[in-house]
Amino acid sequence: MRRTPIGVAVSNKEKTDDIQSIIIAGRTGSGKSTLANVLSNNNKFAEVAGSTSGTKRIQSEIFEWKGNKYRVIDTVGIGDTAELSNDEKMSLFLELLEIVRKHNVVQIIFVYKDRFEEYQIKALEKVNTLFKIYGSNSISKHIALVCTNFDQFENKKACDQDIKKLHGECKNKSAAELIKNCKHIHVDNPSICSPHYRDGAIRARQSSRKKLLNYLAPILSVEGIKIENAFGATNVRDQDIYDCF
Ligand SMILES: Nc1nc2c(ncn2[C@@H]2O[C@H](COP(=O)(O)OP(=O)(O)OP(=O)(O)O)[C@@H](O)[C@H]2O)c(=O)[nH]1
Ligand SMILES: [Mg+2]
Repeated sequence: MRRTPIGVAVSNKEKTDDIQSIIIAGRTGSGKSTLANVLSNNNKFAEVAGSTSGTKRIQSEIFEWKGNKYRVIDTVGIGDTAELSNDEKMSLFLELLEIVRKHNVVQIIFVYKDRFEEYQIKALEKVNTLFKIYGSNSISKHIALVCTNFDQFENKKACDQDIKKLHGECKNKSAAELIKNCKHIHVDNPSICSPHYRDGAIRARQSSRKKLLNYLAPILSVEGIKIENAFGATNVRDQDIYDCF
């Protein structure tokens, strides 16, 4: 019998609060921490230029939008985390599972830059399968794919064309179905570090924030992702978990 990552019965009664929580996941350098700053309208998340992994631990902030409170949870970069050992991947996964168990996680944002690559589609499918094993329904209604660095993010036609392109490129039928059921949003959150571009960057970030929250907030399900079947984890191979990263 396989190891059970969480060998305890789980019920939503253990939730610590009802604040609608949004997890931000994605590849190193895709703009997760920047997006967390933009959503929460602060600069508490470290934005790191370059290809080395910036965020080393999960961090969260609570913010308000139109009178409602939300929690944004920034995570460690995945995808090309060659430096993460399998043990580190497992403990990161367990930490995330614990967050979903404890908080009212209504949305997982998969951040990507430029293109949603084949391996990211596979990771999304893995995550979906894992959640099913852990007792959740298909999580596509809880997933938003957010494309950063898209300077035409205010041009609806350009955004729609990009989404259509991704759907067309996805040859695997079940993956295509999963992706079509996810929300899909383009933003641009340039760095505010350069004094020359600061004003424009601030404006772009404010516009991205408005676009994201005007779209997401009204449709965030009140019902968070449920983890009702922690014992189902006996069916999970450790490799399935490593493959998510
Ligand atoms: N132009 C532009 N730059 C961006 C955008 N989002 C992030 N950046 C820049 O990309 C770099 C990486 O951003 P981070 O937010 O630190 O990326 P991350 O995904 O948190 O990276 P890790 O923590 O390493 O996983 C920084 O230099 C940001 O200023 C964007 O939408 N547009
Ligand atoms: Mg980061």
